[in-house]
Amino acid sequence: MSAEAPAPPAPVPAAWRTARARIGANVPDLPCAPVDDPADPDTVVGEYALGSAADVDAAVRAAAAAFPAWAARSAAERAGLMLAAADRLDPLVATAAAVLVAEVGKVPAEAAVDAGGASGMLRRYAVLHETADEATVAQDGSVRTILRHRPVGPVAVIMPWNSPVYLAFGALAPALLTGCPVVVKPPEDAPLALTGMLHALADALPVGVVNVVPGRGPEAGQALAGHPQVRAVFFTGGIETGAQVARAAAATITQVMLELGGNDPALVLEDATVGPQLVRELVAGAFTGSGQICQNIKRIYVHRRRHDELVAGLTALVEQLPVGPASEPGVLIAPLTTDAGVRRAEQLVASARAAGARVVESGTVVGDLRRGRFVRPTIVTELPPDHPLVLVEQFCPVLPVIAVDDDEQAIAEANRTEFGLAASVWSDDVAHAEAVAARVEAGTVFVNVHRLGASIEAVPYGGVKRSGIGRNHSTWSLRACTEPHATVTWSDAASTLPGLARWPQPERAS
Ligand code: TXE
Repeated sequence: MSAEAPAPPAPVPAAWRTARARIGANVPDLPCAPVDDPADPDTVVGEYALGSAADVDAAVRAAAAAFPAWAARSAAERAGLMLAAADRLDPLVATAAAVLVAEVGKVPAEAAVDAGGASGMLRRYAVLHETADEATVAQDGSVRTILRHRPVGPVAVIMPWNSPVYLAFGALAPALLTGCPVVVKPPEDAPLALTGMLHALADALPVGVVNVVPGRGPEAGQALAGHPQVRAVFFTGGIETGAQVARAAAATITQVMLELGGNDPALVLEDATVGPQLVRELVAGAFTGSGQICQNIKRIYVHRRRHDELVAGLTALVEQLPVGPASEPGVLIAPLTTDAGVRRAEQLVASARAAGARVVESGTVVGDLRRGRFVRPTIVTELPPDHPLVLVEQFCPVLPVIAVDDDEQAIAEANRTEFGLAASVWSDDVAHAEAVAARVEAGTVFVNVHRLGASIEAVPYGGVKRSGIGRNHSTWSLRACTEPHATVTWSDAASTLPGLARWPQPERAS
C-alpha cells in the first residue's frame, strides 16, 4: 500500500478507504492510486490497488480452481449461500451508500439505491434457483433429449463508476447462482464502496468464488477481458471501451454481454397533456444522477404545438432544482464524477451556443460550487437536430428539446442516432403511444414513464445498435452465464436414422 496517502474526510471510514485486491483467500499488498471527491477534487477520499495483468491472471486461476466445486452444488444450495451472504451485507449498506456519496458524488437517496443493490441483487437472483437448475426432457419417437444449462466457467465483470455496486452485483448475482465464479474489476473513479462489498461477499462464500482486482482499465480491465480462462465477460461502460473489450474477448472466443451507452429519446406527441405531471416525470427522467445514468432521457422531441408550453414548464421546474455537493441536504443535482464529463459538458454547451441555440443554465445553488465538478442543469432549445448535443451521449444535466412537425419526424429523429437502449413516448392516447413506440429502435420503449425502476424484471433489458449486445434481467441474465448442454439418446438409431446402409457390415465371426 502507499504508506502516506493523505487523511481522507469523515464520510469514508478507515476500513473502506483502500480498495484492495482479493485473489482467492489472498489480499495482496499492491501499489495504489488515489480516489478523489467530485465535490472537491483536491480532497482524497481513498485509494485503490493498481492490479496488474499478473494479478488478474492469479485471480482468474483462483476462480477457475473454485469452479468445479461451485458448479457441482445445486442451484438451491448456491441460492442458500447467496441469501446468507445478503444477510451479512445488509448491515454494510448504509456505510457503502455514504462511501458512494464521497467517491461518485451522488446524492444520498441515489447512493442508497446503488448500495442496496448488493444484497438486493443476491436476493433477486437467489429466488430463480429452480429456473437455473431447470432441465427439459423431451421424447420424440425413439429419441430422448435432455437439455440442461451448464455454467460457462469463470465470469469477468467490468463495471463503470456511475452505479458501481448496483451494476456489478446485477451482473455477478446471476453468475454465482448458475455456478460461475467471478472476477470483478471495479471502476477506478469509484472503486471503494463496490470493493468493500465484494470483500464481504467473498468472506461469505467458498474461497475463489468471488475475486476482485481493482486497477486501471487498459491494464487490469484489458487483461481480464482477454484472459483465456474467462468464459464470459459482462461489461457496462462506453462504446469505444466496449469495442476494445469485445476485441480482447474475441481472441479467446469468449462471449460478451455489453451494456453500452444510451441516448434515450422522449417523444412528446401532439395529444399529450403538458401538465405538471408530465413535466415532473421528464425532469426526473432526465436529471437523476445529474444526467449520468445510461437510461436517462437525453433528448426530447416534442410536437411543435406543445413545444412552447413544455419548454416553459421544464425551464420553470429546472430552475428550482438544488445544485450543490451531495452532502448538502436537499441537493438534486450533484457534481459530475469525472473531469472528462465536465469537459464534455462544457464543450457541448459552448458548441450549442455557437450554433445559435437558446441555452438556459439554471438550478438553485446550494453550497459552494467553485471547487467541484459542477454543471448546472441546463435546457437547450432551437438547436439543429444533428448537433452533437443531440447525437452523442452527453452524460451530464444538459437536456436538448427539439420541436417536430408530426409523429413521422419524431420517429425518424429518435432513430437517427447509433444508440438504442431505451426510449419513451408520451400521449393521452395509450393506443397511439404504443403504435409509435413499436417503431422506435430501442431495447425498451416506455409509455408515459421513463425513470429508473420503470423497466420491470420480467422484461429483457439491454440495447440495440451500438448500445450493446445481449440482454439482462431475470432468466435472460441466467442464460447469459450458461451454455445449453444437450444429451441426445437414440434407442434404435440403426433402424430409424438413415445413412448407415452405405457403411459395410462388419465381417461376421465364423
Ligand atoms: O467508461 P469506460 P467511462 C459512457 C458515458 C461515459 C463514457 C465513458 O458516455 O462518458 O461511457 O465512461 C474499464 N479494457 N458510459 O470512462 O472507459 C474501466 O476501468 C477493459 C455509459 O467510465 O467504458 C471501467 O471499469 N476494461 C455507461 C469500465 O471499463 C476497460 C456507464 C468502464 O469504463 C478498458 C458509464 C479496456 N481497454 C459510461 N478501458 C452506461 N451504459 O451506463 C477501461 N476499462
